Amino acid sequence: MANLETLKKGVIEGDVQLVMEETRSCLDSGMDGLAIINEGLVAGMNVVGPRFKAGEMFVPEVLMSAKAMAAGVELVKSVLVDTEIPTAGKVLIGTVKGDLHDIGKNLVSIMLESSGFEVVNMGVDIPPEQFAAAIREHKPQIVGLSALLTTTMLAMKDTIDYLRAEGLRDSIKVVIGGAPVTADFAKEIGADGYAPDAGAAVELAQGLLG
Ligand code: B12
Repeated sequence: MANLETLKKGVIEGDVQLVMEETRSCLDSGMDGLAIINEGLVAGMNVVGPRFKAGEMFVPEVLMSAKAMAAGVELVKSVLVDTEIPTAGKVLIGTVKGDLHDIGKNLVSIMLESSGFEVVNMGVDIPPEQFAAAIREHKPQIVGLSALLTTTMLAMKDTIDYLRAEGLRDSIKVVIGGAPVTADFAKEIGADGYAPDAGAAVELAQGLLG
């Protein structure tokens, strides 16, 4: 018997196999695809986020949960060919030039995706010119910059300055994050916001577009 609670549990436990089986049986029983995503898969991730924030779950477990959720979403998407999945907004995110850390940025991407945002994840070591080109191509509402090194924090300022010089700054909201970053630093370099973790990043993005 297909069950959204089992699906949710599978995501919380990071059980890819269980999530795939349960998603399939939910689909086979004729359940609505968006309900499977929102009330099963995303509902599970909504438990994982706060547990991670509270220190009750750790990065490898969160990544397994995210992987399980993504596997389920892929299955649902494959049958939702004609249904528009509503999007909360488009976010372009990348780790700035010189910085190779991406675990936190990827968690932010996953949490945004599971909250209905369309996310273009550019990867690591992204120079300002590449951010500018991607903004022109993808036309996001929000651009997220990540940095984990005190040295590469400065590349966040360079990126914002470059976007301003290119006339792109006013068409987007810039949010920043990463362990050494603070709200004061965000203000100092002219960003629109800062979030200390992935859950807060979702709230920030929702607030900026709301
Ligand atoms: C894993 C790691 C690495 C891995 C990275 C692997 C990968 N794929 O990311 C590797 C081994 C490659 C690495 C390399 C280096 N690292 Co390193 N690394 C770490 C470590 C241990 C964990 C980082 C992490 O993933 N944390 C877990 C995630 C979930 O947390 P997070 O990144 O902070 O992200 C959260 C928030 O910050 C926020 N967030 C993050 N990004 C964004 C973006 C936006 C838009 C928003 C809103 C929010 C947001 O949300 C996230 C989720 O909750 C940290 C130590 C630490 N405790 O931070 C050192 C650390 C960051 N590294 C450090 C250093 C020095 C280096 C190296 C220079 C080491 C060397 N000598 O080679 C190189 C630099 C390479 C480079 N050019 O980038 C130092 C930085 C010191 C400093 N103040 O500058 C640290 C602090 C370790 C230390 N105590 O010395 N590192």
